[in-house]
Amino acid sequence: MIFHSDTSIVTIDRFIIEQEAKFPEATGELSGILYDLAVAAKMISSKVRRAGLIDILGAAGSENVQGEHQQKLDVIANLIITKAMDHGGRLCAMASEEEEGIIAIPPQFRCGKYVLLFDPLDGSSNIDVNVPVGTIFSVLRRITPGTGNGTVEDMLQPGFTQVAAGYVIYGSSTMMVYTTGHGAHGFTLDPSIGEFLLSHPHIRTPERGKYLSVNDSYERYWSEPVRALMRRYRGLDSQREPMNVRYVGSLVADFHRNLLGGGIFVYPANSKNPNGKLRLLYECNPLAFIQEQAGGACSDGRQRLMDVVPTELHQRSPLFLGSKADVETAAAMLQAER
Ligand code: AHM
Ligand code: MG
Repeated sequence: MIFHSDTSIVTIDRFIIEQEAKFPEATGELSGILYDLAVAAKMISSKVRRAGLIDILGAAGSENVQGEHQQKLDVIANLIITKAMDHGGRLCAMASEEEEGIIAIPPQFRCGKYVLLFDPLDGSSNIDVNVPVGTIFSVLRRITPGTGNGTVEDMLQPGFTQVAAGYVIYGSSTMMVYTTGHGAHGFTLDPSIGEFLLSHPHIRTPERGKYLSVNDSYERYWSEPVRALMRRYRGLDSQREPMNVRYVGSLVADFHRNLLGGGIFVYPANSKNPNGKLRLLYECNPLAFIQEQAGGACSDGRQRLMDVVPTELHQRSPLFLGSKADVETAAAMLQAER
């Protein structure tokens, strides 16, 4: 836990406001969005913490009708974020990995100048087996004129235009990490007071990593350059020390470990999924922004990921995300594919 010199604890609220104060032109709207997201994260955390109990109750309930009303946690998380964010007057639209179209701001509320994209509960298939899951979010400034609801056009902006991004990991503790382009900062939820406290200011990721996160059951579908890259990471071509393979299969958990310990998360294109699996707007761009702010890098195998101009809301992208030297190796070795 980080204390100020006057020994006061730095809450996420205080940190956000102190950051905002460095920019006299700031209106406080972005700060409000971040703080509302932190509140939503606490609500989701409390649900996730009881997931095993909810499942037990759900199974029992299904025998006596009430089970019909049991919602899956990813649906609940989606609803929590939507309801926490739709009325503050700061957003003009939202989009979620869980919903096909954009989520409009209800007519009774004012619209603001930002849009929010989010994956409410990434890796939710892991919940049943008590593996960490996460929430990922990205904030963009609207580009369409007017003061009414935003449009898909406001969402289809390249990652480098993000004004804020972050994730929440519901792991052995709950942590929120975010950036507004001035470093990546991590906050740990203190359950005894129900507040996120600054625990990881100015996260820096090692230049070269020790962890490789990849699902190599897809090896038979990879291109030859991708296979050669994986052999390189494993030290099989004697060009580098072998990396340690660690794959949770929950992006936020794999990402968080590699961000702190150094390494690379890889989800390449394969012959079955030519754009990989992960979504550019809800998963790849926000984590790329954090990674770059921590001194790392992110590529789609062809170019800097945050330079990709999206064409669809639910667009997928190959992902090479991690320590700078390891992402550069990917970019160099995959040139053969272009
Ligand atoms: P989801 O958005 O449906 O939860 O899927 C995303 C998850 C990521 O958390 C994880 O990195 C990836 O899917 C794992 O995919 P695979 O099982 O193909 O390795
Ligand atoms: Mg997801």
